[in-house]
Amino acid sequence: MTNLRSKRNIFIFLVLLLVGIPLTVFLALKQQDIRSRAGGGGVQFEMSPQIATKAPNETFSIDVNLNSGVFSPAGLDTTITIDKDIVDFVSFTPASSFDTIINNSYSASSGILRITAVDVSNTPPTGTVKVGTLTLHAKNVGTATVTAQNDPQVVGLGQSTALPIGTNLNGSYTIAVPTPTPIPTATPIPTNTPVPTVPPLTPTPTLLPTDTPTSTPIPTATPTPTPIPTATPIPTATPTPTIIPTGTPIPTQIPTNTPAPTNTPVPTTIPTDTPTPTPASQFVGDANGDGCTGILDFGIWLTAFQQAPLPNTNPDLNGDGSINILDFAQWYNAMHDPIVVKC
Ligand SMILES: [Ca+2]
Ligand SMILES: [Ca+2]
Repeated sequence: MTNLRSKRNIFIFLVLLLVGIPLTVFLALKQQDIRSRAGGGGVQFEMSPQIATKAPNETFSIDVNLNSGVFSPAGLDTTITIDKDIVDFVSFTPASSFDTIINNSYSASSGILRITAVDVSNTPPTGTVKVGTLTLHAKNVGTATVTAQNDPQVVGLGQSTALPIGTNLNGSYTIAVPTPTPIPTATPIPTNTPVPTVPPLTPTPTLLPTDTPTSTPIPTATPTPTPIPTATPIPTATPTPTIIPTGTPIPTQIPTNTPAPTNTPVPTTIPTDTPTPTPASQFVGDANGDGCTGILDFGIWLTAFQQAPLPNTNPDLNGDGSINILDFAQWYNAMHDPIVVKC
């Protein structure tokens, strides 16, 4: 009895172990996945694929994505460092996520790619946004890293400052000479085994057929007469009782309500309108000072960002003393703020 109980306990323990271990591993991986997706609470750049092995002289492409998490990115200004000793830069093709590409330049001497892109449309992208496709050429054997720098500026809808940057998911690409597949040696063809000669067969004597006896005829059965069924009696119909209608009830008269006397309206004095102050937007988008925010203001910011400020304009929309993508964020969000006058 004790032995039986002990066996049963071992069986229960093993079942719990078999179910428990995969469940624990699954939950741990799920937690890790959630943390990975969150990207440390901010936006993050990610190379896809992150790891690959390529042969020398091979040209290959990787996607540069921006995982924007809960934010809606409206623009970015970032640099990506490419391991120029191992791979050569071929091209960077921007995706259509951002409609205005301001910078797409690569420096062969430093191995730095700069991408500046903004979206002027009314529908900013969300979630994981493809920034573009980076094409590289494997030059030397080794491991090439493709690293998004930690100083990118990403601006988003409703955000007057740069979005927080999480942990970037950089790329690592191994360039290696592929090991040749060994050619299998030919299998020797076996020589034919000599077929033994068969001794001549002794003829089997044929059996003579014996006479088949003729069958005895079976006597035919005499048919028995079928009995004629007697008629089934038809039941007589049961009479249905007639229902006598009850008298229609006479409706009782509902007394009419006596109308209550209406109150004589007391004339109210109309208060004079207190002017409500117009709330000011937290965003500034008017770069040319004409009292409204429009595409001309974007052009003024863009000119100042790429070249030099135009006279009698204020492209430093956030007033921090420099012209960068944060000023674009001011203009972009002013365009999306209903209280800002548009032109
Ligand atoms: Ca303006
Ligand atoms: Ca500024």
